[in-house]
Amino acid sequence: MKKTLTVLALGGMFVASATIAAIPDFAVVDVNSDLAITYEELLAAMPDVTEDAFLSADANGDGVLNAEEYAALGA
Ligand SMILES: [Ca+2]
Ligand SMILES: [Ca+2]
Repeated sequence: MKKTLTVLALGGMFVASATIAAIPDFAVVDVNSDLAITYEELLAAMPDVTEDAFLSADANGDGVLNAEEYAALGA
């Protein structure tokens, strides 16, 4: 019984990390193709992303994510 629960817990962790890693392509999220992703564009593609996660991914603090900063979201 205990072993079954452990296997289920490990399976759940795998699914959770796989979900975080599978972010949409930059070009898909960047709806207006200005090579910058705003928080609004990010929310449209990934409704679960918090503003805190967006701001911490914005490494240079210009309020938008470039391709490199966006990739860091899924790292
Ligand atoms: Ca954009
Ligand atoms: Ca930025």
